[in-house]
Amino acid sequence: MTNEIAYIGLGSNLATPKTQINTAQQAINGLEGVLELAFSSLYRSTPMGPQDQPDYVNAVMAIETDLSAIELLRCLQKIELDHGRVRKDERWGARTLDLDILLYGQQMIDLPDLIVPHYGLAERAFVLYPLHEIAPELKVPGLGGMAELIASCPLDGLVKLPL
Ligand code: ROI
Repeated sequence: MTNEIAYIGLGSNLATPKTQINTAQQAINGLEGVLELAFSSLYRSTPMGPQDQPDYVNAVMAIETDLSAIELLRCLQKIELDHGRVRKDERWGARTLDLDILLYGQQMIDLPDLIVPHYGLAERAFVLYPLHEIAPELKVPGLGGMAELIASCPLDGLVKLPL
């Protein structure tokens, strides 16, 4: 059994986003073969993509898991569906719940369904800042250390929400 530490990005901008993030955290915690290691603060972020949609709530979770990356992806997709996620044609539209595998150990994965590290990681403040909060020493394969990544990513309106 090989255990990996994986990082999951959580985002929601519909149907009481904070509740979506909290119940998603519980659902991920409830997966067999998954142990929560850390959970960031919740952050409010302005939408990336079309601007005619509500602000997002974003967070990052660290887990230890013996699921393969693809098994983990399938479990996360099921949780998205359980939260009423409806895939629409519009690219980058509003969503009740988005769960992305940001990192899976130090592995670089390039499959039709899954690219890890997540392609948007370096440009997305709503991913980088919560990730930095829980894993300041992390090295991202192909991209470097968190301090350098943060230094070249403006906050972009990101606000840490009070507890
Ligand atoms: N914008 C923000 N701020 N947060 C997200 O989680 C997010 N997720 C997305 C798109 C539509 C790209 N924009 C986002 O998938």
